[in-house]
Amino acid sequence: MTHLWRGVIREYSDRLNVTDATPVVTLGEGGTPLIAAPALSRRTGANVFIKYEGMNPTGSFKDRGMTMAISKAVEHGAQAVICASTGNTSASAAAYAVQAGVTAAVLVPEGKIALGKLSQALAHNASLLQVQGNFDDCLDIARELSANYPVHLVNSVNPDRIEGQKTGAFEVVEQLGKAPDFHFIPVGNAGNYTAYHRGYKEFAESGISDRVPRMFGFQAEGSAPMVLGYPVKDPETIASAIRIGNPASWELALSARDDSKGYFGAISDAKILEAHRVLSAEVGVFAELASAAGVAGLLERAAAGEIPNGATVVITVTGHGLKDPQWALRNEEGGEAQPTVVAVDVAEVAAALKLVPTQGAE
Ligand code: AN7
Repeated sequence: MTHLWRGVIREYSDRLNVTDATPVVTLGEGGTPLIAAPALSRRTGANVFIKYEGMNPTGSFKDRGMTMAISKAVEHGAQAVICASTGNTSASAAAYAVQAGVTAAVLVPEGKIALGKLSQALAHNASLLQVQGNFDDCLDIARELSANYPVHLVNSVNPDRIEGQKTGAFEVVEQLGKAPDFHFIPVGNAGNYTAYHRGYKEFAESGISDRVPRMFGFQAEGSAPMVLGYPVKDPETIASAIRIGNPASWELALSARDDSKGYFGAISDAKILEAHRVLSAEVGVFAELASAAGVAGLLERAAAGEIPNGATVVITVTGHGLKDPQWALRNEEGGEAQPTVVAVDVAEVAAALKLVPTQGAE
């Protein structure tokens, strides 16, 4: 072992707005695997890798930004933080607040966040309120509270969040030994899209890599303001993490797209489910639904002939499948997958597995 991972602030302190006076609040985030995806390479003709952000301490990429946001909040003397969330931000904020010894309040859309994420926020003792509205309503309230009450906002409108998240791009370049030609990523508030572009840009400007990848971001069809060009009042999608109608980082993301010759696309819920199955059953990566949007985007763009043969492609898979495991229990027809029940009997188990005895066995 030549190097023990110390979390993204300590690993990249020279590229983040921290000093010796910054209290580093970390759960050891970052250092996530970059996984070759031969099944996706075969399907697309590109050379495809997955940046598996489900491997972060709370199971999503949010931890990269949260270590920065909570550390800076504590540096500024905050004793309470607040966020609006479709789930993952709340889980991450709650966990890092515990580590920092500050309180966390989280606002989530009623009935619209995955059970795993709700469980995390509650387990970490957050004051969680279900708001009778959508994510965009929650963010409006969180912003107003932070302006008028002693609570520090840790949504991605807080610039420390995007700064922390740009470390995902640094790691990709170090793991690949170069910047990819394309980077595919799901888009909700467009914070992560913006952050990866910034990370790639900084490494290119420092001469560490020779290019900024084309940034391809994907929203769910029923929640696709970046594609439509205007906010969506009542966003809908089964991918609850990206059920967002008015992205907080809209303008920054448009600049990132223009700078990188990028693209925003919309993916139907059916295609998101299909990509989720491909990821699980062909790549071996278990993701939450929203995280499959980038994979669905690659399959769609490749089918449209937009991805040159042999291009290097990285897809950020943003959150772990265990956040929201119910989707794996649905079979291709939409029914419930029911594992077969067997008796404690070798012959019956063998028959159920369609095994035939090896030569010489009795
Ligand atoms: C798994 O937790 O907005 O475009 O409040 O949880 O940077 O917003 C989550 C977003 C993609 C979109 N994948 O990222 C929240 C929240 C997963 C996510 C996104 C989210 P952004």
